[in-house]
Amino acid sequence: MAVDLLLGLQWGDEGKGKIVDVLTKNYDIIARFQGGPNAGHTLEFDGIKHVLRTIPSGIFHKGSMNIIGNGVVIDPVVFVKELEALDIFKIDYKKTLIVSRKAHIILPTHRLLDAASEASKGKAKIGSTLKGIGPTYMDKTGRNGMRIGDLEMDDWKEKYRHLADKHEALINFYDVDIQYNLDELETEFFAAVEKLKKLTFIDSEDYLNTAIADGKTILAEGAQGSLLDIDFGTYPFVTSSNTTAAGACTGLGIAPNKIKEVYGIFKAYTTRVGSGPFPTELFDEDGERMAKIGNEFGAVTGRPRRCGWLDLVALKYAVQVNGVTQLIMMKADVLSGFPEIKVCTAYQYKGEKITHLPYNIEPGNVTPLYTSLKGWKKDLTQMTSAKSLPPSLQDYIDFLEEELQVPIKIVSVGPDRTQTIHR
Ligand code: 2SA
Ligand code: MG
Repeated sequence: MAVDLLLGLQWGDEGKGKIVDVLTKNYDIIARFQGGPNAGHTLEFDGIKHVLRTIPSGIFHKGSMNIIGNGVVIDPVVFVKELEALDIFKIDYKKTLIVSRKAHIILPTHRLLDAASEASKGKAKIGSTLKGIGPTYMDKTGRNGMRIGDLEMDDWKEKYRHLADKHEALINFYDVDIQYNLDELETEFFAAVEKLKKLTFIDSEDYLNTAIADGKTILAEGAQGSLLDIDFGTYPFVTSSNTTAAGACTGLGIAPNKIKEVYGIFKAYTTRVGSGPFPTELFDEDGERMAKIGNEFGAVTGRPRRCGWLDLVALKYAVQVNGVTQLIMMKADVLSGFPEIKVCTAYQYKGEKITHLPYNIEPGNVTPLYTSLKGWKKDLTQMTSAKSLPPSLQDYIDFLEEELQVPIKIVSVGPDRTQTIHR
């Protein structure tokens, strides 16, 4: 068995990019299996911050192969910008980055459709990153999409035209005010496609299964978080792919019995960007403090993230749905200085105390019930060993491990590669 998974257990932005980067040295191949440029995986080392969108986070390690799986949606325009950012650092990706022929392509009109759909929803909008993710996956499941492999066919531009024309009709149907110049967008798109075509396109399921048979080790890198999963997240305020463990099987063509470790990554508190329910959200000074110290702004859109205490009801659900075998706790350093740390251990729901995530967690439906733990004062950011962690943080970790019944193997105490404590 050679495949391990790394997944976000909350609403995204748990710090997956950093951890994949830390773990990459253990793997021959890093593979993205879902999502697209709505992701923003931040990696920090040698004093430089890199943000990856579609490209797997192993790209900075010499010797690891990076695969963009069939479950991913690719915007050539964003993708080429990502490549250009790598060029600046002389990262030679030509041999280490390969793309599945079955991955779907985000057209400029998919982005426009995303904007039109959101505008038409008014206050009920999803809070999409507007990268065209939803409309592209709709075309995939609607069996209308364009795939990377199509770019190798002679008639791909006709296929493109047919789909883009249909999208334009749909945009008009929405009857919202969206300003755009399609000619300009298409010029940019076609130029980007030509650059994208310089990369190697493969039948990634065959590549990966052959690699497994050859004894290679693979890390599947999730994007967004489990509570944004199209099936198990807070629907409809979710993204349009399966962000949970099963998504790695469909998004890479790997069988479930090939998966070994499932690393579940969570923040020591909770954040959410975009709309949708968030039971433990704080609207007070504590929430503001988390946002400020944690620098809680979207890596892609710069949007401020909503902050709140850790929600163990939701976290247990994510651990269950994903079959998490090892936990990784991020941003423990941000909680330093809070005199008391709260953890939601149950919800008040229809006059009852419940410990599972119900169908509807809209405000008013559930009230979080908290357990209080003692805070710690010490700055953690320079700490390098588990032994040096303050006793109150140790108690917090013990409490979470007891509740979740899964060991917390890594505690991250800052954004840099080096600020990572293994337990
Ligand atoms: P979309 O763009 O249509 O998939 O958005 C649907 C919902 O999913 C949420 N979503 C995210 N939430 C957190 N982080 C994400 N990625 C970027 C990052 C976000 C950013 O990693 O920093 O820069 O703002 C991400 N992508 C999608 C989104 O907020 C909607 O609620
Ligand atoms: Mg992010």
